[in-house]
This record gives sequence, C-alpha cells and structure tokens, in this order.
Amino acid sequence: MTITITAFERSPDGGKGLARDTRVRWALEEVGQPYEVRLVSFRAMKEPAHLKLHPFGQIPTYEEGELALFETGAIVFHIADTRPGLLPDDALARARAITWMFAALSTVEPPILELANATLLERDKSWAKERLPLVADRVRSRLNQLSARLGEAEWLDGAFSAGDLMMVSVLLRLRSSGILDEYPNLAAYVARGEARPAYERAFAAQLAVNVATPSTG
Ligand code: GTB
Repeated sequence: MTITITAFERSPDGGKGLARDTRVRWALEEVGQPYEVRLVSFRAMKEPAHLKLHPFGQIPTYEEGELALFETGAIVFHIADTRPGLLPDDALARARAITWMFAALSTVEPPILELANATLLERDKSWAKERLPLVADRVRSRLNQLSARLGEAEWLDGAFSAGDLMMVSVLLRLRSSGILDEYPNLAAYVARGEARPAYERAFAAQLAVNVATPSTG
C-alpha cells in the first residue's frame, strides 16, 4: 500500500532537516519502507482539504490506505509498531524504547522549542535579553540529566530504536544554539544518529525538495 506523507513546499530552514517530516522520513528509511511526499504551501495547510488530515493545519501527515495520521510521535510509533527494525521484540525492552519516544517529545522537546521561539520570535522584545538565559538554562537542566543517563553508551537503551530516532531528532534542533556542544557525549550521540545511512537518505530527500524550490523568505 502506498504511503504518502506531507512536507513543506518550502521549509523555513531551507533544507537543514529541522522540519518534522525529516523524522518521519528517517523512520520510513530505517524500516526500508518506500514512501511518497505531497508538498504543501503554508496557505494550503490551513485549507479544508489539509485540515481534514491535520486538525492543527501542520505538517507532517501520514496516509496509508484508509489510515490518516498526524503528530510525529503517533506516526513514528505506527511505523515502528507495524514494521520490524525500530522497536525490540522483547516486550519489556519495547516498552522502554517507547518510553524514550515519549521522553523525547514531552520532556526534552518542550524546553528546546521554547528556546527556538525565544531566539527566533521574541528576540526584539524588550524583555528578550533577560528571558533568553533562563530559557537556555531550562534546556541545560534537561541535557544535564539526559547526558548523565546516556553516559558513554551508544544508544539510550541497548540497540538503536525509535526512542533514539526521536531523541536525536529533537536534539538536532539545538545545534545552532551551541548548547549541544557543551555535552560531548550528547553531541557524539547526535552525530551517530546523523551518520546512520537511513538518516542520510532522509536528510538528502528533504534537502532535494528545498534545493528544487528554495525559500524566498
Ligand atoms: N506536534 C506536532 C508533531 O510533532 O507532528 C508539531 C508539528 C509541527 O510543528 N509542524 C510544523 C508546521 O507545520 C512544521 S515542523 N508549522 C506550520 C504551522 O504551524 O503553521 C516545525 C518546524 C518548522 C520550521 C523549522 N525550521 O525552519 O527550522 C523547524 C521546525
């Protein structure tokens, strides 16, 4: 059955892989599942046809036969749950890998998004200079804990899993801040993720879209 995901017609990052279709592409590449991509403009995302697929008018979405999904957590979980390669067979190890997916999305990603918003959207506010260090320290507080847990391990819990895929995807958003480099083991962890052939294919595919239709903004 054909799988179709949606992605930005022109990503604001110009193809740095930070838009969230990259993590879905990565999951599909890890399990060897071919997919198609429908590119959508910012305007089309807010129109009824897309809102039927995604109630919040965002990308990515995922369609497979009668199934339509939104939210990258749900999409990556579905891919990992229905194809071998991203979740262990052992029930307990599987539950732990899923826990790391949730941890990435609900504990580590929120302060990182706050930092991105503070840096990109709030920088000209009168209070931005005072707030930014507080927001950055909230990120550091999570990274201190994550770094301590990862230690010198290659991945978060045994073999590479959907939990690592999601955590690396979330941490990648930090790169331009320089904060990731304060944690050599996390920087190396992210680099290991990016070096996976499946990630490289996913990155190249999203870049090709943005090279073909570069952002004018
Ligand atoms: N919780 C949802 C999920 O995980 O699927 C969040 C989806 C989401 O934030 N989608 C964004 C979107 O559609 C694109 S990925 N935004 C348009 C809108 O809301 O109108 C977020 C994103 C966008 C751009 C960059 N960038 O340029 O660096 C990075 C990340």
